[in-house]
Amino acid sequence: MKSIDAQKKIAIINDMSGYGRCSLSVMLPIVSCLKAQACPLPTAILSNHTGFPSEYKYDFTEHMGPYMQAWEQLHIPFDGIMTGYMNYDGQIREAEEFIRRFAKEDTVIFVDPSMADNGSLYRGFTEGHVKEIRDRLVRKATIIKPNLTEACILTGTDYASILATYPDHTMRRLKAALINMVRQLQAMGPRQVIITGIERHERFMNVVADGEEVRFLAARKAGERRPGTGDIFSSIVCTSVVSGMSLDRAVKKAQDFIGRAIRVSEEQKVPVREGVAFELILDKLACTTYEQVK
Ligand code: PXL
Repeated sequence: MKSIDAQKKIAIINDMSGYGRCSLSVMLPIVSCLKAQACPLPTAILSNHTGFPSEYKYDFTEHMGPYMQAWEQLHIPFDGIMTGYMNYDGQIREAEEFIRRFAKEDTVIFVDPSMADNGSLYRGFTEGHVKEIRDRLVRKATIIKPNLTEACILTGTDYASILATYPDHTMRRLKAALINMVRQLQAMGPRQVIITGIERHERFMNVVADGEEVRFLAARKAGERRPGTGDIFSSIVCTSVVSGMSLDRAVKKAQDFIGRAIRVSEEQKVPVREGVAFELILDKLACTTYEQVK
């Protein structure tokens, strides 16, 4: 076995929601299970995610600077940097600063814009937030993972015009519109773009673009949408790519795992707002050895 320094290190900039299975609570075990070292930089501490009737929140933004300053003294060579949900002013700037300080030439910078779904921005999110995400994070990313709504917002595409292509069963117009958005997003900086959550004919489709190549990866719809699945998806894809897997294999692996996790959660009658009971199948994810992922 090679020296432990060969083990990949991934910085995860996200909130810590204590209950409901999202953000750091799910990202840490997934990244660890894939045998990379997960290094969290919290943006906020919450008792639970915002899909419950109430929560306690503690904004961690002002601590992000001194926290990363301390890491800088340690000269940590991050192989991956992930960013996700940000809901306090200044966090996007801190994440941008983190990338500026810690990204090496070959660091995978994975940005989940995490700001909208089902055709509209999340409650409390503004056009100003969109601009900041686009200018400070998307432009610096190597991989971005917007859902369909976020891809539309980032490119100024009318969401309704995408839905208007749905009656065409050949999906020719839908695919052309998606490729058009992918090219616009790539023109902003990231070479790799994944557009998630396109629901068609009881199937879930993800668009995966790696440079010139664009693929449409479909999976059978496993059940109702649940919180935290985007964070699990990002963690699997980012860690797998950092470990040398191709982007489309990584997306297939993530799609597969999330499909199983949703099915097991339905079988176990886990309430939707409590996310997916990924713990029950986590051992299925760890099918590769440390030697293989290196
Ligand atoms: O999974 C995204 C997410 C992250 N963090 C918080 C959330 C959500 C989604 O609702 O509420 C606090």
